[in-house]
Amino acid sequence: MVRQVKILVTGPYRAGKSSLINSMTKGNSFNIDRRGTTVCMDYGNVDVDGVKLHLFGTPGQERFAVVRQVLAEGMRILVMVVDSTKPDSIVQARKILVELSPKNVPCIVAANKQDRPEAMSPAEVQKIMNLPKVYAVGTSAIAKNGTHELLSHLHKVAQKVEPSLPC
Ligand SMILES: Nc1nc2c(ncn2[C@@H]2O[C@H](COP(=O)(O)OP(=O)(O)OP(=O)(O)O)[C@@H](O)[C@H]2O)c(=O)[nH]1
Ligand SMILES: [Mg+2]
Repeated sequence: MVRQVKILVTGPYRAGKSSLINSMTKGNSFNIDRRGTTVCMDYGNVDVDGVKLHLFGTPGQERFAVVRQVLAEGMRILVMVVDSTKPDSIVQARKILVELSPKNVPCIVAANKQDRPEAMSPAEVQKIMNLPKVYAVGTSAIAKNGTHELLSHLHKVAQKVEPSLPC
């Protein structure tokens, strides 16, 4: 039977969560949005070597904290997407981590917008977030860079976590 794993893709407002899910699923994701900002969720899935990764994207605005809590239910891996060009995005990311307090859930940081010249490196983002043991990968959802590395890391971690029920 195919191994199924629920992944929460969360992070601050306009960090690039929806764009990243879109890129990871090669355009096969949907987004419930209003005027370009997610107001409910994103969803897409991708098969990587026999593992089905179900990507649930959250809204980023602070006022949607409750929606994030609901979508986090049953997550097996958390991907924190940050806008690497904005230090404030990292501050907001920390707040969201506190809010979700993912106990026993592996986290991955996607330092997005690496195509921008002012972007901080994944190592800098990881340092500011004070998450030395967390895997951090640089991505550009627009240039479609880093998504392969992110997917292969997710595949690796997905084999170690408890599988989800079929979604
Ligand atoms: N340069 C650049 N722009 C990006 C990248 N990823 C996303 N964007 C842009 O950033 C803006 C926000 O992208 P979204 O994917 O909607 O971000 P989000 O985190 O889903 O936003 P919310 O759902 O509103 O929190 C859009 O204008 C995107 O085109 C990236 O890797 N590089
Ligand atoms: Mg979005």
